[in-house]
Amino acid sequence: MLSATLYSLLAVAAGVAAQTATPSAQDAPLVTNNPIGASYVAVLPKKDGSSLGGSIQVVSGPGGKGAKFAVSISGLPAEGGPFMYHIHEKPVPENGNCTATGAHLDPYKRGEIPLCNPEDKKQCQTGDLSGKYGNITGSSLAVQYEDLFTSLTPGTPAFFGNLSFVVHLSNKTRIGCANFQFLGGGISSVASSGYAAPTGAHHGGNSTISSPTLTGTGSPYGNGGTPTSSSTNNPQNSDSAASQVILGAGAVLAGVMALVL
Ligand SMILES: [Cu+2]
Repeated sequence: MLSATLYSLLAVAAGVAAQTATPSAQDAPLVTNNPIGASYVAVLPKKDGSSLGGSIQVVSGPGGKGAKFAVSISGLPAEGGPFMYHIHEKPVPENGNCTATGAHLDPYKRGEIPLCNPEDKKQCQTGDLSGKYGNITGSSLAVQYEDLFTSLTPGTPAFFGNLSFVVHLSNKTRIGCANFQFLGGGISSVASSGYAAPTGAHHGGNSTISSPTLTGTGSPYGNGGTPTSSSTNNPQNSDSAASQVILGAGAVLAGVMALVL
């Protein structure tokens, strides 16, 4: 009796010891309960002297399994690639300093080494999007994919809706960063009066999108799976720049609508 009790105590102790002896390299669990319709977007701010622009839009995956990403990045420099982009563990502060975003979102502590193997994504850092889905080899990228390991439920380890993404040169220099913003989701609501919903079958209907931050003229486009990027090679006066910002916001919303609908 006594020995059996001791044995079980030892077994428990051994189990605890085994867990703490290997604190790293925990596989990322599948995320299966993301709130239906939850959507987020992060838009790279335009900076003087840089043509870099783009956004990452995210909505809950089918049935809440994982998340659907629509990544659109353009205006990358002619040299310094292939470029990487990741979800980072901290938001961008108000001064826009990308360094302040810290390291990659890595709630399961697998670290950067060995490099992410895209054939085995659960062993990659959760935030290592380009590791899992490919670096950017040209001057732009427009791609969609479903990631099964990112969470849209606040408070969970793999949640990133209050975090940021960062674009890097191949030498890891940070050339752009943006915070994710909550667009809406989970709760059916009439489209807010802040922007016009795309005309069509869903006009005035039960869109799950509301936009607390991206107000404006709404999208002139019928749909927008890939947001148009504004041309940045030509000098712009402030009026055209402003209108392009508005158009960009509309395109982002249209893209999100396309993802959700
Ligand atoms: Cu990064």
